[in-house]
Amino acid sequence: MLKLTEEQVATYREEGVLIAENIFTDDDLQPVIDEMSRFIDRRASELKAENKIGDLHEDKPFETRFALLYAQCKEISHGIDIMQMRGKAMFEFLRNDNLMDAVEDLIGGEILCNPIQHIRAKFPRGLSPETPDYYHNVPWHQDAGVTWQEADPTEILTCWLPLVDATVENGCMEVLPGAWRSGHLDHQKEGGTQIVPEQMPAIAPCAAVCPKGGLIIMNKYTPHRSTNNNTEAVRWSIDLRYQPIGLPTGRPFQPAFITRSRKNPETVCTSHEEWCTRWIQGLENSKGIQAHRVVK
Ligand SMILES: O=C(O)CCC(=O)C(=O)O
Ligand SMILES: [Fe+2]
Repeated sequence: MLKLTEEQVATYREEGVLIAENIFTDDDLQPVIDEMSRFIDRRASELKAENKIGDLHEDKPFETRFALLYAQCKEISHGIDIMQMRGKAMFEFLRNDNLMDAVEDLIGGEILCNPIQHIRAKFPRGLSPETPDYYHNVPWHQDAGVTWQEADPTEILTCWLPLVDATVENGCMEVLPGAWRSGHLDHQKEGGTQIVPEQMPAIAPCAAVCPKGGLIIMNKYTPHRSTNNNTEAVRWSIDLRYQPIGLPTGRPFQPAFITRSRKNPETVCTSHEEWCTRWIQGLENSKGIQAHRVVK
């Protein structure tokens, strides 16, 4: 059964970006949110014991608590990314059925999870630096710009999903529909791995508004950026990448995993322990390596 409609598949192929609503249920997302909340709770207690945090804000919800803690101590955000925290619920989510079904509709049933995978807590504007960077407000870029050239022949899908409604107010992404046709654009270091300004396609940006439960799928050549979060809550999101098995990932020094194989289901990585071990090694391998592809 198809997860995406034929029209959605056509939109993806035409525009290089698709916003599909109602892909995930709360049952899909809540385990990840709970795991993240437990991690934050533990880190907050540790930082309180070190007198770095005064108020634990224990009664505050997932949407705002992390910002209230971060305002007191930026260290609270250390180690929250997927490969650092290495949570079991997150690992399970990487092969979530609804997600895999949507991916299969676009690239078929032999699916590899590319190592470029992040959870992002986009903080309220006042807590973020004014200039773009890859932790807060990502500048205009293509995801092909953060892989090595070896991945050029690989169809890598970026799958972006919010854990809270992503709105213009809280800083959803902006995307350039149709611009994937330009292929790879040069990126520069200045401004934090951004598309060389002269090469920016002359296409009007579109706000990628996406309610919780929705999924944004992007072509690796679709230019996109983050915008300011003008609310008091965190704009939580997860961005993952999937590709066909057997092709270069563009990050040979980091681990990739089979998350679905219709032909060889036994090759799917279901061991949380193995995933953790390979990421610990992958983080070690990444030291000193230039992962972004910049021309100047
Ligand atoms: O979440 C954002 O604001 C930007 C994410 C991004 O660049 C990506 O998912 O590739
Ligand atoms: Fe990106």
